[in-house]
Amino acid sequence: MAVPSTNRKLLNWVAEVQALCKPDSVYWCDGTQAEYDRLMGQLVAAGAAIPLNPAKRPGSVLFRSDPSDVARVENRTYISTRTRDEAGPTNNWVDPVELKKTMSGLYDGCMRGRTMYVIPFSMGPIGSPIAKIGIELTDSIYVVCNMHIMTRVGDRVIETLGADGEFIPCLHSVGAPLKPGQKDVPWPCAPIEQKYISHFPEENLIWSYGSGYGGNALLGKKCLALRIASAIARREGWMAEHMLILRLTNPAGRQFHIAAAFPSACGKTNLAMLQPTIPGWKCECVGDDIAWMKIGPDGRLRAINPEAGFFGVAPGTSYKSNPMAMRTITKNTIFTNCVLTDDKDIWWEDMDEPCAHGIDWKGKEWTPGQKDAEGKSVKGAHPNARFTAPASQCPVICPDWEAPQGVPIDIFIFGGRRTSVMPLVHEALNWDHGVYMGATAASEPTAAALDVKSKLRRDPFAMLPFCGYNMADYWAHWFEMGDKLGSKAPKIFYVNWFRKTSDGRWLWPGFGENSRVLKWMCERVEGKAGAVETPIGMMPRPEDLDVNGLKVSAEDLKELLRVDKDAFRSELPDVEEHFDQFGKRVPARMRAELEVMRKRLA
Ligand code: O2Y
Ligand code: MN
Repeated sequence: MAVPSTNRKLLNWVAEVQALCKPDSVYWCDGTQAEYDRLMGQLVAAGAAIPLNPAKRPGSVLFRSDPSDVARVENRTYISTRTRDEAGPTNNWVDPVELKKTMSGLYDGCMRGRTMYVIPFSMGPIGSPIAKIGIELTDSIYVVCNMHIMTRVGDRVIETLGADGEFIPCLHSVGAPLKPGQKDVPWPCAPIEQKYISHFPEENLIWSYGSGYGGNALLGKKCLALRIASAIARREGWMAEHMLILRLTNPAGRQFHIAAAFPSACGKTNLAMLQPTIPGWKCECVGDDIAWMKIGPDGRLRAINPEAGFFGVAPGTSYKSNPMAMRTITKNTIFTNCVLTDDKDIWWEDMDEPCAHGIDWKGKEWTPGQKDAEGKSVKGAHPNARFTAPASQCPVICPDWEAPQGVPIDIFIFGGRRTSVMPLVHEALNWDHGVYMGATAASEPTAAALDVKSKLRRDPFAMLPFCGYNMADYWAHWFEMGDKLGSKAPKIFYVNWFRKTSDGRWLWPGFGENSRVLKWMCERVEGKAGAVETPIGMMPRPEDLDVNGLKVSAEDLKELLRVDKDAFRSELPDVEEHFDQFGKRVPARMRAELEVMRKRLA
């Protein structure tokens, strides 16, 4: 157990929460391996964690969550600012006084029968000028162990905080107090109507109640590093973005750093760990989900990955789709809601590995192809099953992934999942056009949500669920950052890996072949690659892309690079409607971009 801090504000807050939540004891985490092993041992002894076969997956465990607690709960996530307008129309809002009253009622006595863990953590390398310190108070050991992997936890954080350093208070409870003698369940949590994931950006405060899962409970990630950090970044003049960061090195040894924003389920982790198919190019991963970026002394934008691990979606991850992720999770990994195989390893759908039989994520006997009473096939792993693995285990982790000053960003990429209309790649004509591209980024609804009325889902900058203030003000912040960066601003591109033919065939092979598109971007930065101006931006001609060895026909490539002016024009009313929901707060520069786009498409 770590020596408690001398930070008066921290000690007072811990005492205040202790008095409210009434845990049986309080434990200060020191972040050591011994602490992790001891706490994980307790979960194994209690039957909450299942140790995996040490010969196959050393140091790894499997958890099964409660079936009601399997993902982020966006409809229970709140941005609680003094006025509704500050949060904006795309966030759930409750008045902070009212929300705190409701939640204080829930917190009262909620940790009875449990220990309250004090987790001092740093988002970003400890001592980096871009890093921030958070303190999470939680009654979940699962959360403590995940935070050990996902952030930098322990004594060094307390030392860095010192007697009067600033920290972001993050309060979390699973919302399941224990009566004297009551036996705990493997995954304690509260019913959905009692779950609250609340953010108070005006006082840099996070209160989470009722869920033990992922983004709801590991408060350093979406809550701190995106929702609260985006609000801080706006006030302080930097950027907190839902972006992977990668380094691409060309055969001449020149490095390019790319930050890319894609909505969930667009293969962000795969791109972050890309294996280029073009000879001589190397890709290294700095981060797979979040980028914090500040303008450095040289005027360039410098990015750090605030996290220390990957909390990746397991289903679909395979040696074909992401061999580097597969190698990252061979040891010291926490798996949640995967299949347990008969030889005590894990499995999930589209893993491309054999599995004859196992125990599914609900703890039931399971065989592949199994059908339910209605004849529907039963999945073994939950579609949002996860792995939590240290970033340091990634075979292509960038040697500078923990550089305190960050890496200089050359390129921003936005994208979404579109089977039609949006070409493979286009480049913004200037910064303001790039901000328009980010603000209008869209995906088609997934098959499950597809109906006659369903339209595009706009997910501006992939930040829709993660922006801690009014999205229109966030756009204004992007314009301001562009003004500050001037000629040193990264170039902006938009990609779509997901085009299909009318009969449903993929036009682009994706995965490592995406390196061809990234190569074109890097050569645009160098001023070497050709392009043509189109109404939607600069685009490569087929001859501008490196297609050596690529198995895509000339017709398909032409189609991938075609601009369907009519289709783009027909989407403008939807863009206008998207902007209109923010009313007068939409920056005039954004409206102006829409107008020039209208003219270019006329
Ligand atoms: O389902 C959750 O609790 C986590 S969601 C998530 C996790 C890692 C990276 N990105 C995401 C996301 O939804 O963007
Ligand atoms: Mn994400």
